[in-house]
Amino acid sequence: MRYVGNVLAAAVVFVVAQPVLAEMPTLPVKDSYVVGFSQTESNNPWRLAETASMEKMAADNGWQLVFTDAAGSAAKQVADVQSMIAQRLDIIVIAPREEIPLVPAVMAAKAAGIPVILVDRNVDQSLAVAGADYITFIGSDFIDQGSTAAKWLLENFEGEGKIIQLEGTTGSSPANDRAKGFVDTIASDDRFTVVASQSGDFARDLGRQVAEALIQAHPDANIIYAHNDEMAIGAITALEAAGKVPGKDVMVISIDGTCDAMQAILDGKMAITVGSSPFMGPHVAEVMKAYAAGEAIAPWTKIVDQTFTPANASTAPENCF
Ligand code: GYE
Repeated sequence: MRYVGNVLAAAVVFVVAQPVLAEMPTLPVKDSYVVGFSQTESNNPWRLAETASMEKMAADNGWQLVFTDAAGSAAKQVADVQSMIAQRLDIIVIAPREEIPLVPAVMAAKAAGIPVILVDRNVDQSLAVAGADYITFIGSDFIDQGSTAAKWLLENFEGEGKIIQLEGTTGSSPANDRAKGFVDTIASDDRFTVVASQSGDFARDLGRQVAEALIQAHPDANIIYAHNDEMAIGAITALEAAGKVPGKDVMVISIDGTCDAMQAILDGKMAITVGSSPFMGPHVAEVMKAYAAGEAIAPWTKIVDQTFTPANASTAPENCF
């Protein structure tokens, strides 16, 4: 093997001042649009409900939807958007998997004169700005979701809480913000400590595996806070496999509002799920029509969510997914 030697010449990166921001691309008023929808993955009920909502929105309006699935890869998602740009679609709707890697895709669409709407997750606002680089971010307040889950604990958990946190996809806006909202809120009550925190990538089986390892390492943990229901359901399976009773030995709290989570609440295995709506379609159509008509669009089209506990879970099945 050849010895490569010392790397003496460290790369020096100069940050060059950006030119004055170009205008945002416009959207003409048309009867029919070709709308791109770049999805991150299709491995959980939340994503499937979001895709179905986008398909229904396009069908309801008589528009064409060009769908791509990045299969859990930010690099593939960037390539998917590049291909939509090459096809000169009217508008591109992106659910950006991670906050930083998808910024170049947003900026490339803007440079090509194609308007972009971000749904469900946002990009890093220091690198691409809603209202200047893309029309708007349509989605929930993830900091608020994390703090709602934490406030519920503060009010309903008795004694000392040792918390295992199952984080969502590393580098995604909901994982960052659901952690922040939660951790900042429990910091006001010294009964609570996060004893372990690890990503389960928002996926059920990875959530189960990570929970299994963390339960073993921290047998005295009595709360699991999962950033989504899929990982929470995985954690319930892990708890049961470890001979613990979810809802009794360990309180499980989560975010999303899936049908499986509703059932887990009704079964007493989960205490609360803070809703996070995947139904983006109607909001996208509304923003598109308003933008094409020249109306001012708020940089954040905020979705207001519902919280589900044993008190109202039974009424939820119509809203769940
Ligand atoms: O909570 C999760 C999904 O980005 C808000 O992503 C969304 C999250 C949702 O995979 O289940």
